Amino acid sequence: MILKNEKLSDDLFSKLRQEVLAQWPTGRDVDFEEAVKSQKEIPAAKRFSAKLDKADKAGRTLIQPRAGVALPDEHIELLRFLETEGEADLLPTTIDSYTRHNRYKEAEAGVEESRKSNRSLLNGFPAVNHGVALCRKVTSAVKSPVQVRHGTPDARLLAEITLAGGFTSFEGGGVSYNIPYAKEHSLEKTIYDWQYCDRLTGLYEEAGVTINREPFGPLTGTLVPPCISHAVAVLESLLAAAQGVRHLTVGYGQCGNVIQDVAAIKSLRKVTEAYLREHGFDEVVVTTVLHQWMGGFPQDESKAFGVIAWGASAAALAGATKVIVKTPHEAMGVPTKEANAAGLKATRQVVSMLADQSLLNLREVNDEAAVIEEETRAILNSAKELGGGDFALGAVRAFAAGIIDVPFAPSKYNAGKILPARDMNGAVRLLDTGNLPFTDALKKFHKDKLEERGKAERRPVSFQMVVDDIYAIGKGHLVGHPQGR
Ligand code: 8ZB
Repeated sequence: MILKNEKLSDDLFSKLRQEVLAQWPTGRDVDFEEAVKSQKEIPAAKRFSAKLDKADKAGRTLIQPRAGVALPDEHIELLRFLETEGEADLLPTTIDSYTRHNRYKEAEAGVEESRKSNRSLLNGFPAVNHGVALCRKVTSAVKSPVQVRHGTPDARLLAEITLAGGFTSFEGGGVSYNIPYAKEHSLEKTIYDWQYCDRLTGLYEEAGVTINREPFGPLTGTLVPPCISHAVAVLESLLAAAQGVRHLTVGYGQCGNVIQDVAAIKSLRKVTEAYLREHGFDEVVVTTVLHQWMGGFPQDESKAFGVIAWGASAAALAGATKVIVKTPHEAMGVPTKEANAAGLKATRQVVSMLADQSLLNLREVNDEAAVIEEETRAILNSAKELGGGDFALGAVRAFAAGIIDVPFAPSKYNAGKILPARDMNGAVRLLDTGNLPFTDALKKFHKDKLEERGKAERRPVSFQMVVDDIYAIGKGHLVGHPQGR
């Protein structure tokens, strides 16, 4: 395999497709021509891309939960509850962990046990095991567009079955579903496998069916500086566009300082569009998503609502096209449908109240956005150079060199050299920039911000700050000041 950021040839794709569809018996039910016909019967109101475009034009922020259970009828009941009781605009289908690891036999056993015991024994919906017809039963049983959300390094069969099954959006990417999720998967292989998913999406596009694609923005969800998640989002956008993807939603996990969060969403859209245009992809549509706080949550449900509401505020004030919503059960695990709807309703209230307010043109936001943009461009340009002008190869080499470095990632293909911590205002900065290709001025910017905190806390800038920051939200603070606040 020679990795290149070039459209997979028809021959190669058909050869790979035969292997992919043979991975599990339900692959046999995928008939592309018939799937296109079926996708074309889905009305615009139920297409992910169309609903995002409409919201984007109107300057509204849509709300979307995470949800998935083992059995189709129960899953339908759950999704219906979330769109009626929870007022969700967009629906998910969260895939179970066995499927994410291509362990379809174990998923099958989970389905059988769930049937016997009358409750979901899987932490999501095993779409591959259920197959095309049951996926269609799910996607046609609800009024809203439905997206596949997962965390799968090799999602090729999952993409084949769910896109044939009427889902109109597919989350993930070769970097964002590898580095934060896996230890041993080579980046070269996962990028290659995701080129397949994007090529498949591109084939639907060529046949007149728009499928939204969403790189997973938050990565490890723990003190990820915006420039890192932006660099990954732009890389995956460029890789997707090269395979024919035309509708993208780039994401970012809330950090907690509202200036940084608004600046992050603003710069994310700007940098993604700029790189797509600079590389000849004029027609690719870009929307944004903010993920409510992805780190540790308070156990107390009322306190959790506070965290949820702050995420809803950041999304609305930043004009994100959609927000992914947490639940008051976050600290406990998979939420009940009632808790899920409660998180949605709290979010709905805040997002609608703030619909007429924006912080996008604040001077501080513009200053912060300029820093994020400069950092992101530095990383992307180094990656491109390392790849000899090729972003696929560049991505692999940039990770190997620590030019892109995701904090707290389990993957052995990630350098793990950078160390993030919060500054005095709670913005995420770097106390060690590792091998990031930053100018001296950028390095000094980070250093100064953290020294200011060290002075105020009367302690040296050190790893202890990182530890204190990781546990802060659970204890009711954003910044892990030693004396609390
Ligand atoms: C990376 C995403 C993690 C988030 C939630 C977790 C966490 C996972 C399900 C789910 C509702 C599910 N999550 N699986 N939420 N239903 N089956 O994804 O709680 O917030």
